[in-house]
Amino acid sequence: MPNLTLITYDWVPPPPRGYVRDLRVRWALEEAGLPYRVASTPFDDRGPAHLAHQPFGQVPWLTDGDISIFESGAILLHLGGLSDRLLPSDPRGRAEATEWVFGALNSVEMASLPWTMSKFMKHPSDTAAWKFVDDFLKLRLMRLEPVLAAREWLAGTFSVADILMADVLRVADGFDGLADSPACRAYVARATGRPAFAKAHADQMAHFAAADKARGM
Ligand SMILES: N[C@@H](CCC(=O)N[C@@H](CS)C(=O)NCC(=O)O)C(=O)O
Repeated sequence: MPNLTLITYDWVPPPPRGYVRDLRVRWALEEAGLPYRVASTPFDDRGPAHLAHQPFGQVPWLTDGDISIFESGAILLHLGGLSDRLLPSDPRGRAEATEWVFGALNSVEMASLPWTMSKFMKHPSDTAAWKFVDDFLKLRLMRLEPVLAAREWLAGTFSVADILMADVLRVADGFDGLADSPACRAYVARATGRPAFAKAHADQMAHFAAADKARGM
């Protein structure tokens, strides 16, 4: 029987709420119906106890008994090993889902993160640097669009690959980055329309709202 604890920050400022990557883990846990608890680590003090679990001082990490795992992709693959609602159990399906886990993180998020950070920071859009970042994301979306137009979920059935890909894409969607990618946009709507996403999102918002209260804000 797994003994799962998800660790996230005790508080974050409002802008990233609803997007902190513990949401990916909450979403997977809710999809699988696995029991878990949520614990907090101080946002304002990323000391040795934090770095021992997450060497970059980030969240999330997950403990399963005496196993501690960081990186949302690694965490979701671990959870996939606990539930075939998250990762197909046949070798072909598992390989397909795994390649899309890395595709979401290493091919799409690699392009979408600098793009969304530039949007968030309101960097000027008339520079060569911006054009590079914008073209990089557009190229990835151009390749992803026919894939998502042709299938409901990346690996046949819904899997952790969809949690990661949809979470990566919805951040860009928040800045209208999917305006020319209707299949990507429809996929994000399809994925985030699942009850497990709604529960994960509401729970994260409630976690940080309770933190405001505890801080007297
Ligand atoms: N590649 C890591 C990224 C984790 C990450 O960026 N976490 C953010 C919250 S969503 C964070 O802790 N940011 C604070 C920081 O980087 O100092 C993963 O997927 O787990």
